[in-house]
Amino acid sequence: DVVVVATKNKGKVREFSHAFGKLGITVQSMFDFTGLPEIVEDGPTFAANALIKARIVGETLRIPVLADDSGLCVDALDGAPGVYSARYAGEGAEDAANNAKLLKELAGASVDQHAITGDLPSDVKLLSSAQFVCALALYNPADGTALHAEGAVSGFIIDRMFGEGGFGYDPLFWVPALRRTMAELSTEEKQRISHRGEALSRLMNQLSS
Ligand code: ITT
Repeated sequence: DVVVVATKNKGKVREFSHAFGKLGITVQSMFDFTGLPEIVEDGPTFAANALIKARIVGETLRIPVLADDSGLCVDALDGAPGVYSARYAGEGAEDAANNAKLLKELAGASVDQHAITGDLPSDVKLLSSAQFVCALALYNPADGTALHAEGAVSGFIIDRMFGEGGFGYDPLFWVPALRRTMAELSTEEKQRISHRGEALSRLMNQLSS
């Protein structure tokens, strides 16, 4: 079995491949196809953007297609970067540039430091509470309908990066329950607690009912 995910994000491909691999399902991404139309993600919400991506690719390939639109919502920044997470430091920005921009925007910010217990050096500061959000859309070109599911995870943005795993803002996102950053988790651990893991299990529940 194969599922097509309308993404060019290698981190997302890794996580979906891990999740679907457990079910014996192979993931194909935009890297496996040529001649797909340009996608303009100009929706106001994660869900709208997920549908835009799934619909364009689903209509082109004429098969059901899954898409993920996700991002980081930082409380001290009134929810930014939100739907602009991928291009926070500019169109086509690298993860490193987006992370640097986030730390710059949060300069001087701080929250109650009580949550830090354990695994980080004692001088690491919590800058703001934050949530990762993931919206999934599974579009079916046969009837033009889509299934939607969302997931979120709460944590704190810290003042320096830890961990080599994950992608995007993971090295700056500290998960209180695990006392590690998202980038310090294995793919399996991240899937168990992440916005993407939650959205995917909610989508699976809809598919099975
Ligand atoms: P596609 O649209 O091709 O799927 P993208 O990277 O442009 O890839 P989005 O528009 O959904 O994807 O932007 C999501 C951004 O939010 C992503 O580039 C990361 O910076 C951030 N992000 C989303 N999920 C994340 C996660 O699990 N860990 C860290 N950062 C994440």
